Amino acid sequence: MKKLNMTFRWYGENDPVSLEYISQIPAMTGIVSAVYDVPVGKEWSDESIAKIKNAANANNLAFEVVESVPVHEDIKLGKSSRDEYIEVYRRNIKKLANAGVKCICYNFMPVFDWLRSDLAHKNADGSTSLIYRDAQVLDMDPNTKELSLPGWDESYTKEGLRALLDEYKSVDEEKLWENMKYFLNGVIPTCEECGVNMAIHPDDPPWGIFGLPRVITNAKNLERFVHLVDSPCNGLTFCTGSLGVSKENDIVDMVRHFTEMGRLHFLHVRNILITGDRDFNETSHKSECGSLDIYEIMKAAYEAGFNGYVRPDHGRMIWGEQGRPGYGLYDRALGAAYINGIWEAIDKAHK
Ligand SMILES: [Mn+2]
Repeated sequence: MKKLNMTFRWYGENDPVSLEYISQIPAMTGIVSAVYDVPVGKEWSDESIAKIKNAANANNLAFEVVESVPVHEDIKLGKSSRDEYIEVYRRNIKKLANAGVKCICYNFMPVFDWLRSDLAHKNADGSTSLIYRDAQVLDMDPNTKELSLPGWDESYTKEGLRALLDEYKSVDEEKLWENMKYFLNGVIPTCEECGVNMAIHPDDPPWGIFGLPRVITNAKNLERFVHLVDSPCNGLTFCTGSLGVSKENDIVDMVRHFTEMGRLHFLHVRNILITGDRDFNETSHKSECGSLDIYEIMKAAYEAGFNGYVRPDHGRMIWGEQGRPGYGLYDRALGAAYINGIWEAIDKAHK
């Protein structure tokens, strides 16, 4: 059978989901993790990296994908201090490569790297989901309101956030593209030397919010992105749930295209149900539960020769599980089994 590199995100020792449990999910090959003990823009220690790797390996899991090595806001803002932060980023790439990491997921979203209106929306069956209602999110605009964004209200102080939002007033989409290219020119040569793929995560949701620019949003912009620095190391984390909430995105077609191009390094598989214009619910992975056809997505990847990493993205909270919203064990494990089942069926149909 054509191998599928199925991975699972793990938030380190404080994650309520243990590595032992992850290793018990059928055909799980590795974890996706990161060093969480240093602030953004600081160098990761070899010890912290080795600790993740050793813990994973002790449970028969590989550690070849990092999500994320965050990009400092000064890089996204294009401030003069960015060179220093890019140098630190290069050092982190080298250290991770030395530890066997092959793929680094990151994003280039200003300030907030995802937004939802509710992290525990109660579904009819008693499970809970992350959901997004555009009007409600816009109503929480931190430019004018007290900061009360679910998941973010403890990450920033009110004053710190206002100051950061003010700095972004001079960064429009074109400026963000420029700053992104500058960053890529700084790190991609290092990736080429070390054999590491950079894989940018799309903006979630894929449209500008609170006046902040967002550009990793659709097929045209992904095309522009991969050509900013034309190297196989400059690739994508293709997140079906992030890009899929926008009806303009033909997800199946995009997966096929970027896989054929050799730039789809990491696939996040997640389903969403579009409930209105710019409104959506996260759902179970199964195609019939949402707006995306997961079978067609996996088939496009298979037929285009996908050989990157895949992971089930967010799940619902089911069976009474408590934990990090979107990152419980049960529904993501069901997602992994479902994706593996689809892959096996496609593979056998091609024999
Ligand atoms: Mn994702």
